[in-house]
Amino acid sequence: MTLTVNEFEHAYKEEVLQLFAESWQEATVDQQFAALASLVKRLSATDWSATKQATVKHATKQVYYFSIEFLPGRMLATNLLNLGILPTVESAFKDMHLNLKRVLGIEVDPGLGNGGLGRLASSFLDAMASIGIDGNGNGLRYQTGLFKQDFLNGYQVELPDDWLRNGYVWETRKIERAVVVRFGGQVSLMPGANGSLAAQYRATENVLAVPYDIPQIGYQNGHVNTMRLWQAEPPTMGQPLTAEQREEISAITQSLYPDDSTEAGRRLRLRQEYFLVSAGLQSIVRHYRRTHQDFSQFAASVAVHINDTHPAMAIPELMRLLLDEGHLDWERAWSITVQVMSYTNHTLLQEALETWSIDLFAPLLPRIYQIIQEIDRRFRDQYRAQYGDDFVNAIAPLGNNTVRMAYLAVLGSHAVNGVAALHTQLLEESVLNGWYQLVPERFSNQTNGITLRRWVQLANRPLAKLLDKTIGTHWRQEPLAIEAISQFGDQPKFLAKLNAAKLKNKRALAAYIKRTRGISVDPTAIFDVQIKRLHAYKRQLLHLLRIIDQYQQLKAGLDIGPKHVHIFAAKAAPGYYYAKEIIKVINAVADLINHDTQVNRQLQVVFLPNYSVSLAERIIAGADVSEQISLAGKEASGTSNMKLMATGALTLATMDGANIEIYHAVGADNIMTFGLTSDQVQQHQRDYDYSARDLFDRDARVHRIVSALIDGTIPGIEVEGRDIYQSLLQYNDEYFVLADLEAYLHAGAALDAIYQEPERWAQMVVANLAASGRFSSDLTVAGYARDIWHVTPMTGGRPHAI
Ligand code: NBG
Repeated sequence: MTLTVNEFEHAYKEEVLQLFAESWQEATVDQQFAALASLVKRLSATDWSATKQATVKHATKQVYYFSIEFLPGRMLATNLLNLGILPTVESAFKDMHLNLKRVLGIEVDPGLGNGGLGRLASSFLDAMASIGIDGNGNGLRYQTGLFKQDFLNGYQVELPDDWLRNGYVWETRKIERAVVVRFGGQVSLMPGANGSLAAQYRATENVLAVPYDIPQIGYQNGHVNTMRLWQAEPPTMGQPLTAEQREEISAITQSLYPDDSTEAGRRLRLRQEYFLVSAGLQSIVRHYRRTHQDFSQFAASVAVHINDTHPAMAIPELMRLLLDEGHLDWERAWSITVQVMSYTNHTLLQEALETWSIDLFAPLLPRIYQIIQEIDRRFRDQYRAQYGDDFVNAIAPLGNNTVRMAYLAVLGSHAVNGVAALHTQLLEESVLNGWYQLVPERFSNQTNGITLRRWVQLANRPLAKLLDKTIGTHWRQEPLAIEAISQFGDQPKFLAKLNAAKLKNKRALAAYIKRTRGISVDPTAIFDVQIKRLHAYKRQLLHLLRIIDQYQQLKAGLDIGPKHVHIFAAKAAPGYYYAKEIIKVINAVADLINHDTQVNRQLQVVFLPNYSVSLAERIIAGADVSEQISLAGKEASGTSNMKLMATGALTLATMDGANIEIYHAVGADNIMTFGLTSDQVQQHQRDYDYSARDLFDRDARVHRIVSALIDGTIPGIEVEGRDIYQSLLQYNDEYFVLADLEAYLHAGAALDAIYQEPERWAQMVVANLAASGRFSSDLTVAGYARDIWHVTPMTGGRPHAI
């Protein structure tokens, strides 16, 4: 979009006036934000409407990305960038003596997700728009997000994340597109009806699903897609409801991941999941029906992606719509459903593979349950003769009185994928092995990606500018073009500039740490960063043990190499007691070290609360070391690993998830890896030959480090220190922390030694930057488009040649 600085200024001032009846000079920062965002929405409206009309006119295939989580982060800067007016707005704000950075910084992060899964979903929406696919998000409009994290005496406290309090500027309520989602009640099969198995369903509860649409602006290509979020509301017609019934309805979109430790909590989650898929699919079918008489073109017109198992009920729900409302027979309906659906698995962890008890499921969703039973029965009939009862029972969707959502998702989809090469391989060999034997052609790998525009162009301006000056701006359009930077790996002048750009980012991060935590850190120290959800398998504990080791070395008068600042950010699930204990211990160690004048000039520890997309934007640009130290085989992919390597940090990693692909992309010399491989871990698990206690008894250093958890070295952690100590020694260290400790200490020290040679360090960074283009989610999504959704990215006017 072309817009002069003057035109923009005029439009902006007018917007402030219209919205607030204030002159632009009087507007508060909040008003400046609201006016600018509203103007951006206005500027994108024509393209948004045109994109929607074009999809109807050309009947292009629509992709719908169903996800229980999204993490869009702040949208204003991204939208300005994608519209192509960021430089214009920057100049105008300068002209008007207004502070754009401050304005951008007050936007709230939508509380619609909790981790990598949600961020990936949002990065895919950005990519779909940017490569010109008609790809829409389908999610829930939670009133409150996961929680706001703070620390009290080192403990995590969870405050409500009331992100919608002041409204959300990007959304538009679309009451005219509302649908009704039904729960409870009874089903009667319609007899005869040409074997269609259609049913009449009388529900006991009707819930109004009201969509809120948010534009997803493509990168400088005029393509604007829609993220549609559903809100549950009492219906406007029918019997009056009691206050309690109304509350039950609003609860459906009240909060993300309600506590599922109680029956009531589990029931609520199930209601959420069905609400998400039913509202989404009803609206898809209605949209399709506007231009089609029958369902013969449905599979050619629609792709529905099931992001993890939460939306797996999309399969029986589409069957219901095709059977009961479309009056198709079963075979036809099933064939369409399988062609439409595809499923991504995001974890091998047992606790995250959803199952629903039939006692809960059947009364709440009687028709869906009936359809799942029929899917199950037909599956058994089809394979029993060939494979025998045991095999079929083992992999059927209904097992042990539960519905197994991952199995349902594989059975009802034409494509199933994991999110990194190792993860897909492990899926095929273990969790979904039965299915892999049965339908190997459905499986593929699609390694995750990231929105490089957000992490490099927006969150790392000093680096972006340096890249522009060195290789031109082509990399901004074409992610792989960044490879050109590798030619500069031997130019000392450039390497010095690269280090200077990093230092600038570290200064900004240090200032943020000072402002928010009151801790002064030295920007010339090595900034060693671990940012991700807190989970035992991600092994923040391993990192902590290294810090304890460094502390002990310093106390003993030894040298630990360069000055070190360890930076953590991580939320622990509210019910995950062990993860919260780790947080407490990290904070206690931080307290001890930061206040000990004997060590704190060499070593500091900072735990930044409330990890979020916007906090990640601050931390990542300022990182030197990227800690990716999960137990091999446990991290499906990881995406912070990609963000950090793409913005100039070096990776200290186990061979897990996408770390392996980073390793191959940058070459063994430009990454520091250590520890057990996934095969070795499995071998130990099979042979039962790992003894953490032996290691502890045998190795004096390990003994010394681990003992610090219980010997009073760290004040204030009597309970937590003991629990963690016991998890290692009494419960034999389920995540092989001690098994990898020695190797980790060595690898960390080796990386520290390189840090003492700034030029060599910068050379390694260059190799990482040069290889980062392949982790663009534009490319990942192009892979999904080609292999799974069978849609063609638009080429005309599109920035990326894919
Ligand atoms: C997470 C994995 C990460 C992966 C993201 C995105 C879930 C269930 N899984 O390794 O743990 O990067 O998904 O694929 O959140």
